[in-house]
Amino acid sequence: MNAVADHSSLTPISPLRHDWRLAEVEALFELPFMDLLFRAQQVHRAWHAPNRIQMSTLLSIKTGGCPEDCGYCPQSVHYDTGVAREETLPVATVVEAARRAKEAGATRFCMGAAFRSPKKKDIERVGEMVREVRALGLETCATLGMLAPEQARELKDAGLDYYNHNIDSSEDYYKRIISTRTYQHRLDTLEAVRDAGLKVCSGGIVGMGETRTDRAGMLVTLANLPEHPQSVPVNQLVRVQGTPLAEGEGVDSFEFIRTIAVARLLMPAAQVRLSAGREQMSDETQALAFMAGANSIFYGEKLLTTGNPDVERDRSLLARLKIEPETAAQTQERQVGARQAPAAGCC
Ligand code: SAM
Ligand code: DTB
Ligand code: SF4
Repeated sequence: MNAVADHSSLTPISPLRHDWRLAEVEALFELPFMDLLFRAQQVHRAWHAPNRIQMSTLLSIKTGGCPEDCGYCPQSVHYDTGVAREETLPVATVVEAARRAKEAGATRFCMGAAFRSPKKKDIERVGEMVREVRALGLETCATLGMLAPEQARELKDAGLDYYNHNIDSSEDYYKRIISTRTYQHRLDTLEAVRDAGLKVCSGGIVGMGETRTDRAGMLVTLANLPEHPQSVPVNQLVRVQGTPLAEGEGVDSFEFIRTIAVARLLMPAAQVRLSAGREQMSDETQALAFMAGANSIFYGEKLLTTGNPDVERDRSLLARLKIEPETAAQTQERQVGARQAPAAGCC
């Protein structure tokens, strides 16, 4: 029996499974490209509005000087990348950036910090930011490194909606990219975030020299968590001079799209975010990513320290594809009905 026949039982309205086996997921990656995209589209249309994407804007609220040695990251003190260490931004500066992001059309504001883990004063400061950004009518997300359960609860109490913490790769490959903390540390933080009642944003990076088995392993880990992350960022590695991953082969764009499609099949209800790397992608590759089930992007000229497509390019791309940005009201509607069942009337 070949891989296609093996998976012919995968129905469009797939249930939320948490028992994926690596071999099964590798077989999905092996499907003919068009078959894989067809299945991903079916699942996507069953669970989501097909021509709508959610837009988040990122801001680095504390840049550079990070003690961790993540091999991809321009903000690590271990590498000479030209990114200087800065202090945490004042609350007013962050709120002003959030206001501009809302005006430009974003519905979620993500605050990123180059911390291994935040200190007490950092949690307090981010709590203030969250309260004020929320008051503007934006969803909030923070990514501050490892959290203790108590810290996750404090952020929840401040009104934080999402916490981003990526597993980045498979457990095996992770050890080759980061030595200053373990995969288990990442999983422990995800547990603390989940237990605090925050929404989980967790994904990883494609193109670090990992194998297809590693990409499948990463998605299996995410899908087999006690709850699927509500948001799954799939980043294409942005190569930054000075980091250990500055040079390398990268990944074929069809393989990148396959990773998005498999993420969509494994985690049907999640928002799959086409994250870092869009500036280097053609419009056609991005359109394929949306077809494969990506329904969220980072919107605005900058990610944390590297570039993102400018707003005009994104507006033009979405207009040409007739894809609408999700409004705040649509976000709320989606969240009310979201996790119980696929959208009625689709497919
Ligand atoms: N320090 C926190 C942490 O590591 O969790 C939060 C910020 S960190 C920059 C957030 C995520 O950005 C990383 O987990 C990684 O997935 C992604 N990232 C960092 N540098 C990247 C790069 N050069 N290309 C693609 N993604 C990158
Ligand atoms: C995520 O998965 N990607 C974003 C966000 N979560 C925090 C970060 C991408 C960073 C790319 C490199 C940079 O701009 O420094
Ligand atoms: Fe620090 Fe996060 Fe960059 Fe790793 S990814 S070096 S933890 S800022």
